Amino acid sequence: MIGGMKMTRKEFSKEVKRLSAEYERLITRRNKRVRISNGVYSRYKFPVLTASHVPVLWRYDLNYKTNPFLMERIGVNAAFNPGAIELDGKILLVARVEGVDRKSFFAIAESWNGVDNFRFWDYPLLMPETSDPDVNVYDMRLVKHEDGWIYGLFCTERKDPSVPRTDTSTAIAQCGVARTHDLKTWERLDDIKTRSPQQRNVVLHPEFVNGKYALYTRPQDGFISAGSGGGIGWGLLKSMEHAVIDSECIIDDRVYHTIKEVKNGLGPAPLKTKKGWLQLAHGVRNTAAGLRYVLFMFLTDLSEPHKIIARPGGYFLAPEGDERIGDVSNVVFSNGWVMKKNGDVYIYYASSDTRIHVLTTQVVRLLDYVLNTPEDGFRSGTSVQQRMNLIDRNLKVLHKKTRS
Ligand code: M1P
Repeated sequence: MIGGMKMTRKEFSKEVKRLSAEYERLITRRNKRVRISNGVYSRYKFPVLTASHVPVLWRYDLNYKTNPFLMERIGVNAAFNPGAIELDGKILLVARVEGVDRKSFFAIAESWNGVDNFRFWDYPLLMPETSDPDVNVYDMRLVKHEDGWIYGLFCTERKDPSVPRTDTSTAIAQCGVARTHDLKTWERLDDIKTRSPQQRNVVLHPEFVNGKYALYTRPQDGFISAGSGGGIGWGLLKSMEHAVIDSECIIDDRVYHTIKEVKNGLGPAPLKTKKGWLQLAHGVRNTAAGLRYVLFMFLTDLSEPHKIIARPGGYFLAPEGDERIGDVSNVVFSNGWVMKKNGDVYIYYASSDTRIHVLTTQVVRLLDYVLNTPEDGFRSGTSVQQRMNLIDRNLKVLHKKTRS
């Protein structure tokens, strides 16, 4: 029970030591692969980053004189939706850290093995602003582009200046751009200009396409609702310094009675494989309990990355167990993954806008998944037919086995 009495200096130092030890225990805890896998990927027992992984120094005032009750002065609400990159042999996550004041900011955490022991750098990332300061920044996609820069594309949100003063929630989301070589020094560039009133989930393709930069976009009419927009878009542009997309085409639309009925958006930048560009995205549908976010995959053509050449039906990942609960429940969202030289893939995803998890898999498995999983047939009848075909094939296999 918390009493009204101040701690003595001695008690205060003891309590600081306890806090720091607890923190060290958490961030050095070994993660465990969950034994049951669906053959596509493995989940892990513990999240890799949570609000509690944010350093004690960032949250508590550790001075006895100014904080005699050792209060968590500026708490952290969540750590989610990270961009990811492999740099100098380590995996780096640019997490969206959200303070108790609801402002998100970026903070980099690194780990040698990508599944545990993530440790935040000394300070969060102070993103340079444009002449129109961001109110909120989040969901960075990190891309090592063939032009030599590492780009961070993120959502920048500002209050809509066209609404009456009394409307305190209508916002405009656009794509902010910054670039770096080391994730330490960042150069902020102009926000991307498109014809759409709102943009979120904008992703830079890692290579030039016909000598131009290529972006996956997600045009939409309203801050939350897609309106007449929505779908994953595609546009080419000459420069990232003053990025303007004159025309966007939709390469992956929303579809009635699917996992992406309400909206969809690309996740991280695609991974280049021999068979095509592996793409990870989120799909959203509405339910009586609110929006449900799941992840899905598809494959696009190597030389024309906007052309979809394989699209497995249904979701790739949906929230499970504790993942279903959080600030925005029933959500999984991913904007970061890493493919190692040996083909191992680490997929970082957040659950319910609260915490970050990892999935591990291999590129061969992901290719098998996208190339050999049947497409959505858009009707119950076609779904039943798919299952009956599978059962027939399985019965033949089993029958052969019992005969031999
Ligand atoms: O709350 C779920 C997600 O909602 C938004 O994604 P989208 O624009 O696709 O609806 C984003 O704010 C994202 O950060 C958040 O996780």
